[in-house]
Amino acid sequence: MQGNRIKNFADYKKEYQKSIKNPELFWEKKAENFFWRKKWDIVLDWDFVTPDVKWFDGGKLNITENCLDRHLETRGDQVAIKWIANNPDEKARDITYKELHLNVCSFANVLKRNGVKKGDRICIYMPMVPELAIAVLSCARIGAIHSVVFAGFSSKSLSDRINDADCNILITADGGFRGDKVIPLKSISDDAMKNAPSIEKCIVLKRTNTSINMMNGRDVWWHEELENVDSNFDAEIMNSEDPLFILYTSGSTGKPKGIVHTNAGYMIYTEYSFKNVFQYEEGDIYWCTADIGWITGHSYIVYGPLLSGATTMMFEGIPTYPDAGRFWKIIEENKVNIFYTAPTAIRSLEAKGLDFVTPYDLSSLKVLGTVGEPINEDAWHWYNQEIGKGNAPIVDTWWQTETGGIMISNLAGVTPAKPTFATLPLPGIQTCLIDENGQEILKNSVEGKLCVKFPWPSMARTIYGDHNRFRETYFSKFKNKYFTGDGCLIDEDGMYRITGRVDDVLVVSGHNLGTAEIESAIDEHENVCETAIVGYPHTIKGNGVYAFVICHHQADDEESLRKEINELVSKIVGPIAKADKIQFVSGLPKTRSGKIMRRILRKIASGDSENLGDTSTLLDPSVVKEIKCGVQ
Ligand code: 7RM
Repeated sequence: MQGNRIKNFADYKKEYQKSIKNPELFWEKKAENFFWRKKWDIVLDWDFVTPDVKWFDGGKLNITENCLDRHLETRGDQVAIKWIANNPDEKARDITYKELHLNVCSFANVLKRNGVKKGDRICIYMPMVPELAIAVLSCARIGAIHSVVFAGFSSKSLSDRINDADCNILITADGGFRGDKVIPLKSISDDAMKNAPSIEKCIVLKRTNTSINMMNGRDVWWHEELENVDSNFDAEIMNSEDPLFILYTSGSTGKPKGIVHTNAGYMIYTEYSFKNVFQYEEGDIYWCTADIGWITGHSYIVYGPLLSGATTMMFEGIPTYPDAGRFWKIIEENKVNIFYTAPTAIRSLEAKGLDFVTPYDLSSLKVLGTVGEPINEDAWHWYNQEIGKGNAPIVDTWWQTETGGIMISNLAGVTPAKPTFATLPLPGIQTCLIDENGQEILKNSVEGKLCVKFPWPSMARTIYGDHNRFRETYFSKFKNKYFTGDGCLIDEDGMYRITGRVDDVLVVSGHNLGTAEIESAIDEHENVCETAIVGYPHTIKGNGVYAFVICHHQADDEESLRKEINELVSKIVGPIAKADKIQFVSGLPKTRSGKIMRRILRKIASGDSENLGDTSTLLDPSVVKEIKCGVQ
């Protein structure tokens, strides 16, 4: 529909060159395939110092007219959202484009009835049910700014986020199903609202039938409100650069950052990247297992697929319920063609053994994807062989909440893949590596800090309410460049391999040590599976190096293994980087998207394990208990 996909490596190279030579012309061509109420005055206006970036300024549009209305004639009866319940016995729900359009218009009227106006901030704290997508799109339709908070966060995280954005409406549910648990979302919301006075109305979806309190005048039921509205809603006409949403991302320290994305650029880039990376073809069934509470869900469950007229699946549950075969069962039953998940899910399902995989027919799979963290070689091969049967190219997609869309990735089956490499930047994405002296590195086979030197349409525009922090965090480290915070290696063929966060730096005896560098040195040991390094206060060195190490099999002699590990570190990084303490653990504290929560490890390592802060997003809290007990 919107222009042609890139179909081979030569195409990619041509398209990339075009995008660099004249980025404005390149993106303008893409923009022409969307529905605009008024065309833009100027394609791009930018300054990376302030920083200030505007794409398609002066243009007027509504992103939901592009996600929904323009598909009604051509694919009104096609399934837009295919929803799978947590409980395998509960019926799946298919929602066509026509139905989704009607639901979104109706709920936009509910929002209006409850006082919502263009520009208001609306907090959404919901389980993975279709109404979550409907709530998101209804905000976009009325021109309100959605701020989705992942339904695994605590009441304190929720109230902090509501207060930061000064939201006047909270949309939640009585509860949410997750595996064999019921999460009491309304009662958590009640606690949050005690400390969030800006909330005037709370709209509650009935999902679990959990008994809850409804506060008169403030709380209303979603289904009752719907009875009072009709299903016509003229989309609010937005400027290209009006904010579309805020999404909080926790930095390594300090309070969460409310990353702000705007309408037009985000729309154009999520559609473009979705189609090209996954090589989406008309009729494909596409499934991304992320939660809509993360950027992956925003861009590649909701907006990218719907803009492309795809059928996007939404799964309420978890990979291991009722057993570790759930993903593969869902793929078989729904004949999924494109499957996108996180390396952490792949590793944990690999560990459960093939008995959970072999019963299922996975032959519908054409494309596999990963996102969220580096994928290790072993997991890559398992995914490739056992899930894709060697027939489904894997796209390793590197990007961030701040980038809005996929930045570095192979294009499925079209550009070369290389295990553990995100490979090459997408057209329009001008990445570069920076050395210790802040200079751009102009040759291959080197490692450096990953930056972007030219704007792309879906980049974040600011941190809500704190533009200074936006500038400081991303645009002040290197002049005229967006700094990603990640380290990266470019090999002899120009392929990119993300090595990890570089802001996790330790100063030991006055030397800067990158934790990623030490970790990968330790990982070279044949008995080491995964490592996390943190610093802890050390009277002589300022910081000591504390290593948490997962082994493949228990060491017969832990002391000699510690010695071997430190010999490796000395050899690869240097004696200064040797770990002062090495603790063997069976797991690391991770978020559901697979990111190591170093904050927690730092606390434990420095002997402050009573006060770990918010641990509500931890995938497996028992890991923390074990680590606390074994502290060195
Ligand atoms: C989409 C998302 C961003 C951080 C990023 C990296 C890490 C993400 C990959 C990856 C290696 C990948 N947004 N990361 N994808 N590292 N290979 N394919 O995850 O804002 O939550 O996180 O995640 O460190 O900076 S995020």
